[in-house]
Amino acid sequence: MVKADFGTDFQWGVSSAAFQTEGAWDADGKGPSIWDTFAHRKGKIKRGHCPDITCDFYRRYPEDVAFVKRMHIPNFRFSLSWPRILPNGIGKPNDKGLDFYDRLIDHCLAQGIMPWVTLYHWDLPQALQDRGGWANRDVLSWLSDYAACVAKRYGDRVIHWMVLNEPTVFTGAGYFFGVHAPGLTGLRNFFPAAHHATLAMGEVGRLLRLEIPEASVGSTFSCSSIHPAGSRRKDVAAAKRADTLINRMFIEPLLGMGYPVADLKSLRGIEKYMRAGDDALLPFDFDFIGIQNYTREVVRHSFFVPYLGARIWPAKHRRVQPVTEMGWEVYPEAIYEMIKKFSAYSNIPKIYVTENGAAFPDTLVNGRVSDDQRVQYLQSHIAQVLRAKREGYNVHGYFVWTLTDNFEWSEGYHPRFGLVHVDFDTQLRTLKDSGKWYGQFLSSQ
Ligand code: GCO
Repeated sequence: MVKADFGTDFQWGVSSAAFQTEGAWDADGKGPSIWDTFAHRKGKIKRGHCPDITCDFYRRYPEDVAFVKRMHIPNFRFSLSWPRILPNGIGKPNDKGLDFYDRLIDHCLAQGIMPWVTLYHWDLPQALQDRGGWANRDVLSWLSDYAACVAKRYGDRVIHWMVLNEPTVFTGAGYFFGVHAPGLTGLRNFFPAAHHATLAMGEVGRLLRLEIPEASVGSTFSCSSIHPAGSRRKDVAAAKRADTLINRMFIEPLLGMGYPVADLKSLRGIEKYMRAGDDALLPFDFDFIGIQNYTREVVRHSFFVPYLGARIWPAKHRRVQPVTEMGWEVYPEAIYEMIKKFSAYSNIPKIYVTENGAAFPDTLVNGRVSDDQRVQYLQSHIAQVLRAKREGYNVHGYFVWTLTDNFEWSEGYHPRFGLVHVDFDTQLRTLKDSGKWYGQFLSSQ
């Protein structure tokens, strides 16, 4: 497998996110985000890890962009921190925050690297959470004002925009399970948050297209290939329900198909939060969809899980090998299956894999990180992307998650996903063997 097998139009990249990398949590007028608040609460982050500094990307971005260049990666996806730009979420922008992204974007462009910008990668301004956050429908106008502000400022230089990162995860983990910020639980938080997130993608998509006519507008979706634990009818039905929740709930309304309530009855609860006219507001003709896949899930029927009647059978109980530091099975075919699944929707112009990668127990020995497992993971997943492409499926790009080791949300710093190793005590960076491999692959003919 060489890069040329993918053709010259295929987009190669690496992805990151503001909160996981920037640090500088209260520098230069930045306001707190829900993740600052959540992470500062006792017991919310494993091992008590603190995200105030993370990899200090706010100050060290030239060094990190230099790694992107050294690996010959033409596209760098990162997110903007909403509370760095609008400390209170709305109102007067913070010039120093705006300046930071000017510098970052200009620096990327000067190095020949295309910036791909995510508007929202989970760090809602705390001031807006104090007014209900995603569960308050006003979030549509808050997000629109923020989007208009950054579109005006950066739209002359940034072509690729993604509205939200993984609505399933930030509404599910943040507003239903309470294991991510803002730590809320239950359907009465989840359903309004989910509906507003879905509406927001269309609303803000339309706005970006108006503000920046030449923009390519997308949004990114987490997905997992869902397999029933066996051939029992109950398990097969449970897998279908889980697939509806995990893979279909957020994308189908955007494609004009409505929420998939027929295949998951409990989703009907979301209708309570819909207003007259919402059916027409939900669809949006994105230029592209980002899919983000790491593994598959094996699912069993369960009486004990309310609303879903299904539960995930974890890789460790199935005794499969290898698994990553996140406990996720290494299952490369999943990415092929997901590209195939999303290609089956007739009205998605382009699919990019905007995240794929793995955490392994990397160690720095004599200045080297020999992360063979990650090299194999990337090679086997990229090979499955090629398989999908060769079979004619609609995949046009692939981005590794992630550039540097960083703050993995409630898991803290322990899972290392980077192509670049970070010593969090000294901020020393070391290109891992996987980064060297990716660089060689991207420079091959
Ligand atoms: C995502 C998450 C990333 C995670 C990554 C690994 O978009 O999926 O935002 O931030 O770090 O998925 O779990």
